[in-house]
Amino acid sequence: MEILREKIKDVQDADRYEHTLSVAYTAACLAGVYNVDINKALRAGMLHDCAKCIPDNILIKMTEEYNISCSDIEKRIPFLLHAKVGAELAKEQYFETDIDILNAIRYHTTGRPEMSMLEKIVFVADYMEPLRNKAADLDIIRKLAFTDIDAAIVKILLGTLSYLRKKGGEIDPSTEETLQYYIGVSSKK
Ligand code: DGI
Ligand code: FE
Ligand code: FE
Repeated sequence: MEILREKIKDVQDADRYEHTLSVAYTAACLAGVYNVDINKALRAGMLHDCAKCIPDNILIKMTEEYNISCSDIEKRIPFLLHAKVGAELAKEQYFETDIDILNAIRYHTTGRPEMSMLEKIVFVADYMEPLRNKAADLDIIRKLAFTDIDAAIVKILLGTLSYLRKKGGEIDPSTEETLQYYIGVSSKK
């Protein structure tokens, strides 16, 4: 953790680094509730935005370098690529070999159907860590995260999509797909 912290501190600006620490500790708390390895949650949290401070043009170049498939929407909105590129960097530069951690990084922005518990934890921690304060219903989401994580995911995605619709942002089909899947999961409970 010590070494990882120093390395991440070097590649992120001060605010992003504070967010990263906050996601790591929030993920560790959630891991305690959902019986996930706390060290894995810490590592996934520390690494989730390792590619966030890379400029768009470099992110696009890196997808070619790493042979990452890049959808049309990702070409139009390159910041979405920080998740996929981050997973590759985690492997190559931070020597992360745990596939669950790499997937948690890869899917942390849009989510995906059938996420593992660690993937869910990182997705939720990213949105509700204590330094975040702009989204609506954060108080409800913070409670739900510890009591019904699938319901928290639904609320988060509804919030993200309504924010994107308001500001006219293009919606990645994966984000929509994740929402539909978790609405289904929650309605069966
Ligand atoms: O990297 P972070 O800011 O910590 O968090 P993140 O990787 O979850 O990115 C959050 C942003 O991603 C937020 O402004 C909403 C945006 N986002 C999520 N899904 C989509 C999206 N943006 C677009 N345009 N389309 C999506 O489907
Ligand atoms: Fe991110
Ligand atoms: Fe983040």
